[in-house]
Amino acid sequence: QEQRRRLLDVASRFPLPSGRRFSYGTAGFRADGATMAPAVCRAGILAALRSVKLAGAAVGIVITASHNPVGDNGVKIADPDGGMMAQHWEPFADALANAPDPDALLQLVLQFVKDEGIPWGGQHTAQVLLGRDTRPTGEYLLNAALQGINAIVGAHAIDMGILTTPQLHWMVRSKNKGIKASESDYFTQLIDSFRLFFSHCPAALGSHDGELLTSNFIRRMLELVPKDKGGDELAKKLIVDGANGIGGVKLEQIKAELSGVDIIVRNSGKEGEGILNHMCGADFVQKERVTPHGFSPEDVGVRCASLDGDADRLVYFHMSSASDNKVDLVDGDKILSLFALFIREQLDIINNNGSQVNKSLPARLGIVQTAYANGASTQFLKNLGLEVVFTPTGVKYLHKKALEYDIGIYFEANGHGTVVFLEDFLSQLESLSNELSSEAVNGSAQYHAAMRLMAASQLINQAVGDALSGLLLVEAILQYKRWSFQNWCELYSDLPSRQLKVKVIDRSSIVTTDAETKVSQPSSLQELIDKETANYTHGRCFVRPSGTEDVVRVYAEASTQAEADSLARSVAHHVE
Ligand code: 16G
Ligand code: ZN
Repeated sequence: QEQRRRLLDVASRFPLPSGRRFSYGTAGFRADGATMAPAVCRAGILAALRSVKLAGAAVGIVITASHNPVGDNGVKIADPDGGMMAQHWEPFADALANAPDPDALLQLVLQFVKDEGIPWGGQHTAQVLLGRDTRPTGEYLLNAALQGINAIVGAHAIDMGILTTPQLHWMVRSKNKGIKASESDYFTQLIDSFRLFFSHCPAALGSHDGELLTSNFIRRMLELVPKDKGGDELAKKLIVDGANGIGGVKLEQIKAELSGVDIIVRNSGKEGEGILNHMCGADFVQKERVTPHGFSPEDVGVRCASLDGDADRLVYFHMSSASDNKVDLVDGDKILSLFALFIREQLDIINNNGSQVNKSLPARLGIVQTAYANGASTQFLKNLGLEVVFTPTGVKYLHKKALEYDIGIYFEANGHGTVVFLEDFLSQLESLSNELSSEAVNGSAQYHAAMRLMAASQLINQAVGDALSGLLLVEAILQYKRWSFQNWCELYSDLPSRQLKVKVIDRSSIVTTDAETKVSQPSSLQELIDKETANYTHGRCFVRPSGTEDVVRVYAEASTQAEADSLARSVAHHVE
């Protein structure tokens, strides 16, 4: 009775305006922030139910609209493993968000509880961790979420404060693994693993082969680099565009402790520096290919990175000349390629050591991309002999696929991605490192490669793509390889591409298959696309309904920009 009363109560406090519809979409509910309270409150109910269903394991709620304008906001739910909420609950999320009145909402919950076998009315508990980004509607929506959670008897909400999206995912995962899960634990893990990585790099080892170096030592060592060695000085400097969001704020907090890299944060989210995601951030830089607001000709030649508003996307760029604002872009595909190359190298060092000991570490390494991955990146990865597989757009699909490997590396071109390590594989890696460290081969190439891989697995966020941890792994690898931005950029040249949006009456009339690379309905459309594509060298083209906007997207690639543009345009005509 108490339970019913609470649900009816909360639903009447957050009525759904008539005619209003929410859709959980690719990554949660998103809309104008001021109108989101009913959906967020119901997401609170849902998250609490999810925790009840999973025997009280912690579930997460993030209030953010990522790279979207500051007036928007959104909500998404993280499962106990720190990943996205199980997809088979999404239809219920939609139904709940759209329940027209309190009675309808109560009936929906009762039915769902029955269907899903959720313990009800007994002594159950639930735990929900909440995080939000810096948007002005964040606090208001946090309150709506809290009321939703508290409408479930036995549910306990913990407000973790203003966080990046990946921090909250990390906290949920850690909490359920029984690891310390506060923000300072997150920072400590980043800082320590970054330091550990460096201590196993040739530069740090130098003549002190095998010695575990303290950060002080590394700092001292870097200071010994002669000042006139411009290249080395430059190599340490990194300018980060924080999109005026939460990522820049967090980076400011830890940058002093990241010895080995000199980070300057622009668009840091400080009062007066600019508006969230406006003319800045990873989405802006990746789509427009121009420098974000706040950069000047003085930055030409310096390595730069850009985060999105909730810091789950990362791209790198370089201003090539002072006379225009165009950038050389390193997108998610090239970050993926760097990670793949590095991991592949470490595995090779470990396994083809030909050295003192005969210890190996068999590993299934898998690369996961989407149809948006530049064809040149896929070719590059395949040339390395790697297994490359494709999934539909959206982190939830890529992440799930990556978990099928000992080491799975996934990235979307837009900068969402991470590296996931299977627990079993990590235990093997750990015991190998222990063995190697205790034997006479301590200091061997094999030992340091195993330690670098260990450090990378602790540095990179295992729950979800994380711009901060991704950035630190990039920095670590570039320094390990003594690579400039240019070396990285030249791994391969992107094929020219073009993206277009087409407004149609009903985007759901287009159905895709084969990880969105082919249209299955309407059946004639794929034939038309094939016919157009055949007219171009290196031509590739696909269309898909957006999961976040009311449009159909067209992507085309060809050997010149003019051809990519023309292929995209002619296919767009067939879609209209
Ligand atoms: C969401 C997804 C992103 C995807 C994008 C595609 C997450 C966390 N975010 O932002 O991965 O690339 O949608 O948008 O999964 P679209 O369907 O409108 O092209
Ligand atoms: Zn984001």
